[in-house]
Amino acid sequence: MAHIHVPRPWSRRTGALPPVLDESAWLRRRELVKALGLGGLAAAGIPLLGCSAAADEQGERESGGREGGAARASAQYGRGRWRPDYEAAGGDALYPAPRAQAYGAGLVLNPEGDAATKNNFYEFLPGRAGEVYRHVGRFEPRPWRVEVAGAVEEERSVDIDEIARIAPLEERVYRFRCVERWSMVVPWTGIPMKAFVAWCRPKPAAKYLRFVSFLRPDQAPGQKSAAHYPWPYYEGLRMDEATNELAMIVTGIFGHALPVQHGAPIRVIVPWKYGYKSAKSFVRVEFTERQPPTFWNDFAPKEYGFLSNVEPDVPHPRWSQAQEVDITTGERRPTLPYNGYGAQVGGLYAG
Ligand SMILES: Nc1nc2c(c(=O)[nH]1)N[C@H]1C(S)=C(S)[C@@H](COP(=O)(O)O)O[C@H]1N2
Ligand SMILES: [Mo]
Repeated sequence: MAHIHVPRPWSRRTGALPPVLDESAWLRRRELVKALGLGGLAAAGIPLLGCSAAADEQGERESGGREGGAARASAQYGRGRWRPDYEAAGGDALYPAPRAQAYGAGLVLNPEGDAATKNNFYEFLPGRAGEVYRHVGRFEPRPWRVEVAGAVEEERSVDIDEIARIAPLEERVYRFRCVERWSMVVPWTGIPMKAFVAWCRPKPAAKYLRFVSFLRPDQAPGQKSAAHYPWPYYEGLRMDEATNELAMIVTGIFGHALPVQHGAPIRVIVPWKYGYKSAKSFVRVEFTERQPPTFWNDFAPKEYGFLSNVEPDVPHPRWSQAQEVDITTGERRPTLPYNGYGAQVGGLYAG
């Protein structure tokens, strides 16, 4: 299937790099908060770096775009702020799902409010990771159907409730690593992608899966303001990757439905790859015989490949990948090969 080709003014003509994946502003702010010891003030609701309740409201109405409330918003976890107001895929009664103890041993969760206030979702906040949650107010995660298409025995359109019941929902604690280096540990709720793939009944010729996200410029401001991106977002996996035990189709986080900023109501999670491989809010899954094009590879082919496994020794052209940065503490730690999942996935890339 052809994807929309958009001229890219930053590439050949200007030689300029696309304005993507800049974490420096966020890191600087984090350092400042730490240096000034403002964490407690923020928790007490004292406006931080220009943020006030009014600014929050304003941001949610799309008129602001001001930064600064992450720490304070984070402190509101526990008061239900990140519980979405739509029915989770499969029904709220299925959440929280039982935790699969085989994953996450020894990992410490990042606070929910930190994960929910620093997101990468260019449909809502193009050009950088940040406070996506301020820009999601118009998005409607229900009703939601997913087209299953391409090299399958039968093409069909399926409701997310049906997908969430293909296999028992389970919760898995995974490490998550963005290519920009920020990292976190969170509990995802979903089903093994392997079960989903089997349910789709791919033809033997199918070698890849392609995920396509929504296209709703009226609900996602970035799809209007950043028209130079090749919307909708699209990503892909090899079939052997999609059927690896770690790959998940995810409908929840922290025991409830996904907040919009995390990819409501349904997304991909492949924890050994950089975050951009995990397409959010997908509406179409296509089985293909050839390797499908991907959003970031089309946008900046020299910077983002297809496999995109977490590899500490393979630097991004503009920065080292040797370390990762904790979203909560700003602590730098060594990047682990395959993001710590070499035992499960190393074999996929051995030959
Ligand atoms: N549709 C869509 N999916 C996406 C993105 C995006 O911009 N659009 N960003 C990706 C990137 S770069 C990362 S790091 C993760 C972030 O997931 P999180 O915000 O839930 O932590 O989502 C990925 N999936
Ligand atoms: Mo990312």
